[in-house]
Amino acid sequence: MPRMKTLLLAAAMASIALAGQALAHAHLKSSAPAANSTVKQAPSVLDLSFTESLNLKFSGATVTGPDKKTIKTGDAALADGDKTLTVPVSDKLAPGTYTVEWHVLSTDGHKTNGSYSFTITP
Ligand SMILES: [Cu+2]
Repeated sequence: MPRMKTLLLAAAMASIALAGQALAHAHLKSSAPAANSTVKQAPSVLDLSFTESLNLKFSGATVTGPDKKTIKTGDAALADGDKTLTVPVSDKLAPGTYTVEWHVLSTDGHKTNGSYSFTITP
């Protein structure tokens, strides 16, 4: 039944195409400081590099410090073909573990979010 085979093939190709679209959402590729890293110097800016271009208006990050206090951050900006979200840190970060919770809207209109931590040593 060649017609049935063609239909099955078309269905398989359609599902692969859909899976490809799902993979096109903005995922966090790398960051500075890196996720789960330990750094000696307190960063003055956080860089979050994504797999897709972002819409700045609907993208951002909040930083929580060792005492669960929200860290003051400046206005986020985009760099690197709008794929990197840069978040200035206003205060000098004390030693401890910090958690970065991010949410982004990629230019394809999909929202993603996540979080990671890094530690500053004394
Ligand atoms: Cu998407």
